[in-house]
Amino acid sequence: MKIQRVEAIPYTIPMKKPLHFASGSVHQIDHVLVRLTTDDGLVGVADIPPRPYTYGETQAGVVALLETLFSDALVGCDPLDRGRLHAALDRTVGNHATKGGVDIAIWDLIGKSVGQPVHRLLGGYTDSLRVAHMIGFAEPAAMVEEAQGFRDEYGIAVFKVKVGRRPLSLDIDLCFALREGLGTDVELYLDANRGWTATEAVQVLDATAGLGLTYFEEPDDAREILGRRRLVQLSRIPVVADESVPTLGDAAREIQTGGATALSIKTARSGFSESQKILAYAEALGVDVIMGNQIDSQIGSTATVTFGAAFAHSSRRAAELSNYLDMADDLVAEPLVIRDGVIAAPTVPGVGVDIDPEKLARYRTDGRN
Ligand code: MUC
Ligand code: MG
Repeated sequence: MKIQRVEAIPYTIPMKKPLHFASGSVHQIDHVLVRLTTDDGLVGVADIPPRPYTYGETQAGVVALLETLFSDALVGCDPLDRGRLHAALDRTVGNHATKGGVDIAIWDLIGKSVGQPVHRLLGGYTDSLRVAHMIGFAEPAAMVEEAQGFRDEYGIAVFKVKVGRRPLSLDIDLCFALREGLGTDVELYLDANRGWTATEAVQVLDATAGLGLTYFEEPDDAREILGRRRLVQLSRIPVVADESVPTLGDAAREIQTGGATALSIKTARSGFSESQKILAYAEALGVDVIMGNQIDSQIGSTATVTFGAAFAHSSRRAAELSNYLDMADDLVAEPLVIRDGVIAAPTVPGVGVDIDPEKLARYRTDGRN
């Protein structure tokens, strides 16, 4: 089996409701579908969500990289030789989402070539994951209403709340409003996307200490190392590294040097291969893991379930799987189902998505077919 063709298909889908957070806003999905075709006719797919404000990748840049350096590295290679393929891709630095997508597409080929769900090839630990929903900036009353709606409609009882605004009182008032509006049987954790300074983050921790918040994700910029370490030492709840840890090396640096006490793993930026290394590292150290969401489509969320449900350590807590619900449409032939707050792991060969050709033709922006 040899990879014969690498396609990078840019597509755009509007959001039903824009998502606002401290480091940026998403009004429409400008993603890239990567499609790898082998000489025996298998097709591996994955979704690549570029996040310029987080990692610097853009839709046009992802397409260019896939069509040039990455095509050169992939065409003619056997997808089973993942180690060799990654060594070739890693000759280009950064570009985490592009590499993550290629890795997932390679796994999709491997699963299809042996007729097995990748979820089982990776580990097959459990058949579903609990869902955590991420709520973007809005007025507190609207955020409470949104969470209530997701709880009533989908049975979701875990919410990641976007914070990191100035003035701080906005975020603090919001935490109180959510706890009062949702009661104590709902889990709430915060993600500030580096919006505060370390000092401000400590003020928020102090002000919200009685609210039972469970995690504190990227409260400040992890590169401001002394402030971050002071914050980690003062925090009674785990400080989660997210955008500061796209690779195993980054994760090890932040944990070993006291920059964080928990890790977000996103298959959108570390695929399955690098994610598996990060997960094993976290498990060995007793560091909590949250399966995160890079504002993923249903293609991306399916990949997260495939991986997250494959291992005990990644399935302990609710995974961020539901932000595709903010999108007006998707490319998948069969929609994901959230019932009683859980999503089932795929049982079909490969990663578990089928692309609807009509939707792809409607939303692709390269004018090709
Ligand atoms: C998150 O957890 O930070 C926002 C930007 C990004 O890259 O991911 C999202 C969610
Ligand atoms: Mg985050």
